[in-house]
Amino acid sequence: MQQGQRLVVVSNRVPPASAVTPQDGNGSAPVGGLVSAIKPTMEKYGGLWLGWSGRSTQRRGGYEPTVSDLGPVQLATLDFAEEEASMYYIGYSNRTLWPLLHSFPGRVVIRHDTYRFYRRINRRFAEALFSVLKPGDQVWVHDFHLFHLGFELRQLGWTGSIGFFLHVPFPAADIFSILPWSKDTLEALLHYDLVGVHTDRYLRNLHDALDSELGGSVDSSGVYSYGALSSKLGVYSIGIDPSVFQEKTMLGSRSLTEELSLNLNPSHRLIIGVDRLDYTKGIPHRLRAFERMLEQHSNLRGKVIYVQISSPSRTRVPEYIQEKEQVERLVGQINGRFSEANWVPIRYLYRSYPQNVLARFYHDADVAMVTPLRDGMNLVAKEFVAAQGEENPGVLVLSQFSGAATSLVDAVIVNPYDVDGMAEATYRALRMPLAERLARSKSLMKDVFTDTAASWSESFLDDLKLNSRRAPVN
Ligand code: GDG
Repeated sequence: MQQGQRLVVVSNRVPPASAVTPQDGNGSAPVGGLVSAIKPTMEKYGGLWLGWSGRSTQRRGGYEPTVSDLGPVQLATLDFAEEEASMYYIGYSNRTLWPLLHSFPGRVVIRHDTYRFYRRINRRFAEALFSVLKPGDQVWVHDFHLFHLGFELRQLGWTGSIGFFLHVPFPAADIFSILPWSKDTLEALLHYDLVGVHTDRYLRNLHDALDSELGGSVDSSGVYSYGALSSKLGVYSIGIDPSVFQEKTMLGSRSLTEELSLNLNPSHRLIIGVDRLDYTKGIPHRLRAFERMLEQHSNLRGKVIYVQISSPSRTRVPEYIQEKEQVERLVGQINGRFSEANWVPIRYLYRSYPQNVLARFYHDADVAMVTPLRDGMNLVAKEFVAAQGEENPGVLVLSQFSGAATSLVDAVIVNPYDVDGMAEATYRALRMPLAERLARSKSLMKDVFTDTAASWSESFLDDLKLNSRRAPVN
């Protein structure tokens, strides 16, 4: 960032004011990777953060955002009418784009009315943003809810820099082309000066989609041109602030065994899973793998406990209601099948915890199963690694379909669709000798300290500065 330049971040949601001030960082922010990643950026640079308040009102809101001044950070929020929230957020964002971008074509709901609302809300965001922008501001837009915001902002006359980062995967071109508005969406992206994704593969997929749908060209510095539009496309691997998850920060928080009132002896093993309750996270496959492991290795019965923390997410979206029911049914079946008087194999917690408590839970677990069917990056994997001590580190079992697997190569990498394979890999993880655990943990820790939240935002914002004003002035 240049001296005196203000950072203006836009994302679908902003956390409540109480969760943004650094001294209250463990407050009740909406749980999810985007907020986890942007919060440290805002704390570092200060600036303005605009997003939906999460409230829906009876009537359509005005275009003026409500701004609260929190010292270095200003929070600007918009309210939406009930119908707008339902069509733009539940409808197009969560039932069309989310499954499409995660390569679940069978779940994609195509409706023209929800797309119209999505476009309208992107326009509303642009108008609200335009009303608070000052010359020289650096605008950074986050995620798929706002693909068209850059285009709309250009329509309003903004010629300053605008960057866009996609937190979820960009799928293979043939999947993306299922979207009837795929061409419009790709064109909209080219109004940003810089478009960032997490991995080389997502970048290749984006290039393929642009090639097949628009047919522009890319130069040696990664700038894609199509007619009068051009945009730099790049890879920026997101990370965490590892110091937040290190041992010293856990002092004082209750251990996992205390929290669950478990009476364990040294031969007991704990497996942990922490996810938003989302069908992309592969929780049912993971539960089946755990069940298979208990079937195959009866020596584990009575000795291993799998703790699944599922934070409530998108609770009004029908697919999420079904997923919750499926997970709860499976937990009940497996516990019903294997429990003994003094041992329940799965502890299922449908709730969220403050970050320092989660850090302690990661630290206390012997194995983390981070096994999404598809995930842009997955920060839980990195948080687990950072929380391991130097003496007796736990083992990360990680899906090959997470962006995190491209850098965390020393995790135990699994295919989450292969339940038998995942069961065996988890068994191996539980029995892994200390020397191997130490070697893997050391290498993983290095990765987590290399790609951090700070390095991610710094490299993105530096590139944005270098690539500004490519988009034409409308
Ligand atoms: C999206 C992309 C990408 C979870 N439970 C609690 C809690 N969490 C926090 C974790 C972590 C975050 O939520 C989840 O981040 P992930 O990256 O694992 O997943 P998504 O929410 O799907 O994030 C993802 C990310 O954006 C960033 O670009 O990696 O691929 O899907 O930080 O700690 N936090 C608290 N209590 C909980 O109970 N406080």
